Amino acid sequence: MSVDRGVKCAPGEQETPESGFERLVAAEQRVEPRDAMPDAYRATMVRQIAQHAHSEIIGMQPEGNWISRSPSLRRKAILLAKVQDEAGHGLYLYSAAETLGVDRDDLTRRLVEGRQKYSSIFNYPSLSYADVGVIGWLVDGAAICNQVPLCRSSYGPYARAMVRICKEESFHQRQGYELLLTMMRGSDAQREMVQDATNRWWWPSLMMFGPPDTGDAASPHGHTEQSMRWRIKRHTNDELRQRFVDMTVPQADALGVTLPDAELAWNAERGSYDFGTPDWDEFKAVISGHGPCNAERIAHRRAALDDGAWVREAAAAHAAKVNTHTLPLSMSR
Ligand code: FAQ
Repeated sequence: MSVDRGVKCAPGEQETPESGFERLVAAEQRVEPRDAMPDAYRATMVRQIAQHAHSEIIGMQPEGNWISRSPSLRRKAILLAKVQDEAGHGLYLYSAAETLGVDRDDLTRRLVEGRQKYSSIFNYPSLSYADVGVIGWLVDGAAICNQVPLCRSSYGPYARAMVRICKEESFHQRQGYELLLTMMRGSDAQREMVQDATNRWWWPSLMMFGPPDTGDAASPHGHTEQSMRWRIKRHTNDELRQRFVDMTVPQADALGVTLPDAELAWNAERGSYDFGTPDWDEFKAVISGHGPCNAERIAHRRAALDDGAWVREAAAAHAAKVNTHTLPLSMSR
């Protein structure tokens, strides 16, 4: 399909699908599903959106673990709503991926067969109710830092899904922080739970931003450079990681918890915090399937897929029946 959103090619220049795509991206216009796009751009978008969708769905598990053991009805209602929001995010994202010509069932198969990734962060266990608060504060906080720039991502359906997702993630972050503030005003045992959860989630939260931009631990086939050229990504992994640290340190101070990094220090020259190096060997192990909970997370997802097969079949049979009965005879199959 030709591109005409006020982005014209130069007089005398011959329009090609490639030049149309390049001009759209350069003009900060959105690429829409029916626009011509390079195969590699399509493949990158499918990879990133599917990985993001899988992360939202697998990400329901660590907190879902605590729904039945919430300390009060109020906390249970909040947690149920949050986990349900993550399911919604997964669904918008699978829909965005489907606009690129892939099928959600196929993506889910690729996930449970280990052929597609999901975020490293969800391979860590949630050991106490303080983890629910810390996941909201740090994990949703990191997700917001990473995802707000994606609202300006070049692929239209992804960028638009991201706007609503970011609004909901902000709310999630606040609920996590509010839970932690409440616990910090409680007993010594509650304060210890918050500190312990912070110690366990801090480094994995920094790893959410992906491998470093440079150095031995950088990915040999990293996507950042190309994705920034295509305006999918707007910042490098290290830039966003730094933004997250700068945002979070004052929040930790206000909360009264210590971030578990002896190298954390304000650098007046840079106007940012210096911080230590995440354990990149651990990160590599986790994303290649060897984290503490990888096997459990996938087994759970696979069981849910198998257990839900009859619901999908029944829904499909019902939809087929309704369509046959409601469409005019000439249109029914
Ligand atoms: N985990 O070259 P890069 C959430 C892989 S949602 C696993 O830097 P890219 C909400 C990467 O895929 C959290 N794998 O790649 C919530 C690539 O793999 P390949 C999810 C990772 O794509 C909160 C290789 O390493 N958010 O938290 C990770 O340019 C609370 C090289 O990496 C998104 O998905 C990782 N952390 O940048 C839910 C956001 N990092 O090709 C429940 C959208 C990298 O070798 C509770 N995605 N890899 O197979 C992005 O922004 C990007 O895809 C990055 C990675 C930044 C994650």
